[in-house]
Amino acid sequence: MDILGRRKDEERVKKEGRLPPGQSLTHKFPVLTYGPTPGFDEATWDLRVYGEVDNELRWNWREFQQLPTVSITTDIHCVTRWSKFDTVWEGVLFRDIMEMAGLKDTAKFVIAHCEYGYTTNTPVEIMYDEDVMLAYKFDGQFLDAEHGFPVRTLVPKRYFWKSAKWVRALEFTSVDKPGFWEQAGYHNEGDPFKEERYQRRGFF
Ligand SMILES: Nc1nc2c(c(=O)[nH]1)N[C@H]1C(S)=C(S)[C@@H](COP(=O)(O)O)O[C@H]1N2
Ligand SMILES: [Mo]
Repeated sequence: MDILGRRKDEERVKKEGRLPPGQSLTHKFPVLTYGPTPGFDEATWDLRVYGEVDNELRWNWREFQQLPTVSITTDIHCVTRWSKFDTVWEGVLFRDIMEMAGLKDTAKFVIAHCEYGYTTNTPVEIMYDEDVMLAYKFDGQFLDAEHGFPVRTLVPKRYFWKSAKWVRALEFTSVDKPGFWEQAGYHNEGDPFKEERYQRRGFF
């Protein structure tokens, strides 16, 4: 798309109140990964749910794909200042996962554990939103390897580092555990509309 078309689109999403402060629109889908892209071995892959739950859960890839899915269209916002609008995802509603697991009253946070040890934390409270899911399709196709195949979390109301690629386990905890980027100085909440980018304001 040319620069004028891009500017027009940016004006439109701004008018609609969908462009967070300090962000600009992209039509590309940049890849942001710390480290290499992990491989996928169907024979050993699983996804586990544990911690402050009544029922610990575990699916292999075939079983996971049998869970009911939803499709949602939403905007995503990366802390590196790009936003992408009207992205289409399909996957399992996060709320359904929490219902299957049966959260204890003590479950206040969820920590996504990914391949190679990447983690990110979110309060359980926001994970009930209708747009939070374990996504495995983008634009009708399975995720590209570099975008998180087979499964990533999608938490559109937070900066995109909280949408964990190559997720292998969801741990429900009573105390918060700042994840990989949160420990490295990113904001613990990461709401793009409040511009919660970094913990140490003024440092960057
Ligand atoms: N496992 C894992 N998940 C991750 C990351 C990562 O390095 N490892 N990067 C995060 C960051 S900083 C961003 S902006 C998004 C980027 O997703 P994309 O590469 O699909 O655009 O993934 C997030 N999830
Ligand atoms: Mo990011």
